[in-house]
Amino acid sequence: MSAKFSRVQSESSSANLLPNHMSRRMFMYTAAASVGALALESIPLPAMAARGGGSGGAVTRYPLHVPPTVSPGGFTLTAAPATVNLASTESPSLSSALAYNGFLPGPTFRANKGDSVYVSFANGLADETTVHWHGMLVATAQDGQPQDLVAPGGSRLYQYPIVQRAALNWYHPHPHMMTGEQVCLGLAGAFIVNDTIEAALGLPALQYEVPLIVRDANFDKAGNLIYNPRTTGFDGNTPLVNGTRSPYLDVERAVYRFRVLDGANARLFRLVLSNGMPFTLIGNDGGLLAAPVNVAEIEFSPGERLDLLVDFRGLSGARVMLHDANSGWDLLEFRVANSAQVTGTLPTGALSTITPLPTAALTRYFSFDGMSKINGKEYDLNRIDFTVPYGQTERWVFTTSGNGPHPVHVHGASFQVQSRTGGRGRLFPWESGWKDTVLLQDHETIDVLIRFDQYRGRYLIHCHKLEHEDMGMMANFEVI
Ligand SMILES: [Cu+2]
Repeated sequence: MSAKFSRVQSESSSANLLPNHMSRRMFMYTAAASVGALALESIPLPAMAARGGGSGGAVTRYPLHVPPTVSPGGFTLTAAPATVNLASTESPSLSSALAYNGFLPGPTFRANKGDSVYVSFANGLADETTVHWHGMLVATAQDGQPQDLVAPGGSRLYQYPIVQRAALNWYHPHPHMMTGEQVCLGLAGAFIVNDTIEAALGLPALQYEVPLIVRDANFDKAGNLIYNPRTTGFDGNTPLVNGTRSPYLDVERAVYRFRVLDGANARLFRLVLSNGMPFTLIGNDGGLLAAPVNVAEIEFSPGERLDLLVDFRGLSGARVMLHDANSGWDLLEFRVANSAQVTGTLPTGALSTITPLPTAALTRYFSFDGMSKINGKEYDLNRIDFTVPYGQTERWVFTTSGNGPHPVHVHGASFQVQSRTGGRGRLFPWESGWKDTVLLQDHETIDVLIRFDQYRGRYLIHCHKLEHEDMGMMANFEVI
């Protein structure tokens, strides 16, 4: 089995500078067959010489890319093959990629609660795609689900009102069995929603608010991004932050707000600062927490977001590394100026009101089985697995028979995490408030409260390890 799978992998990696139906279909078929045939073990990685970000002074660093910020209220978004520069103008590192409007990551949408999204989308890819607005509360027809494919050369309008609180959300493709490939080759972007409650806090803004999309990547010998998936999840040997290799960011002596997304296909990151300073955590997937909390280390999984303040005011001239304690990678170097301190403070009081959901009317159980099933079933585009009454609070319980981590993501509503038993056995500060993705590890049971009170219609629950999702660890349900 592993020989067969390896062969498919190498075919895939030599063939897929651009999407390739054959390599993908072969991967899917073989992966599914493997899952059925064997105890579900991780297939060991080949030895990787490169350590990506490196850890010494010899690494050449490039200025962090920050994608352009655009309004979604009348914007044309195009997904197409592009050549992107993952380093600097002076010292380019060019890669073929799939990009939104030529950018990797795509443009950052920013809008206020109450605004309308009116995005005209054009598919310049060789494959079908969709645009899913991860974390945004939208009607089924606007959710970019696998049923609503945009054909190659085709286009459509995504149109919806922004009805939710301030948060960092994001957009990415969601076509069944092709999400992993399209995201890995570059298709993802941030979507920041602001509101008046957040604005009243006077949090760092403009150049002091920086989105950070953190992911891993693999390259061929020519330096082009490749997608060489494994059943255990795509495993890249090089970190990218905002599509930048070995980035640095010049910062003033100020408080900065970092809007962080784990945009990897499968990798968990454990963020720490090299000087031991804590992050001030103020928000997550669903926006601001009730109150800030200082944390020295944060582990998060694909699809999860973090809203972090970092105080550089007392660090004149210092260099501070954002480090991933899981891989040992240096993700981003902050170079603090010697200039005068900028006014600004860390918030200490209440940030927002999180109203607890009421007692659940019923409990549903979801077992994330193998690498491709929920409750023993693989995803079927045409099957609705259960219905949920509109406006009813429910208790959803996530368990797994193994092969974690499984980042569990739900469309159509945010949830409130109640408990984690087994495994890590506790909840973490970044799991309070509102979430739409929660990390389920082996031996864990996670309990959440959820209520669909925005739209009726068909939505999805799935593993956000994109290879698990593509293999079928996903289910349709309908809010009625
Ligand atoms: Cu999974």
